[in-house]
Amino acid sequence: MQSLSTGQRGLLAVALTALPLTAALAQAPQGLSAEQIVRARQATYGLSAGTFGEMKMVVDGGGEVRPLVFGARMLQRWARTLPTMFPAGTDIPPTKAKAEVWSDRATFEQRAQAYAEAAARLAEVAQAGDRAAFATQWDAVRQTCSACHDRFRQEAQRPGS
Ligand code: ASC
Repeated sequence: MQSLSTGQRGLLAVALTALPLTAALAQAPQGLSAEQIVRARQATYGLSAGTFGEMKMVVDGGGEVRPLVFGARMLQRWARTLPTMFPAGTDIPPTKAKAEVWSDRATFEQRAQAYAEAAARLAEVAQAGDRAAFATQWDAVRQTCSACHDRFRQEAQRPGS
């Protein structure tokens, strides 16, 4: 320290003080707003519906199911992460989620789990290139979608959406 001027020492002190603060800021990103979370999960549902619907077109058109393995795996990943996209405080427009998502959480998570397991199986039969098994499993996945929507999604949009 002896060789540093007063000004340099001051700068060093500021830098040493700022270091832990900068690290803390880097580790604590700004949270998404509740509305941003709703919009992000809605977009992901939309992408999953698009992927899922296109799979049906491939199957019905007699196409190869092997390339659908990626989409099926992504559906599985979405199903696994889906409940985390419904934190407390995100029961706000434009959500179509019913209050039961938060009041009957165990069932909500079980239904997401059923979706994840069905999508995992869909990926397996896609990997095997088995179109008939894929068609059957596609229906099974759709039933897991319906089972959750029936209990946890409102059909009509809320006002303001
Ligand atoms: C789909 C899709 C859904 C489900 C649901 C099942 O293809 O986009 O949200 O299946 O309609 O009933």
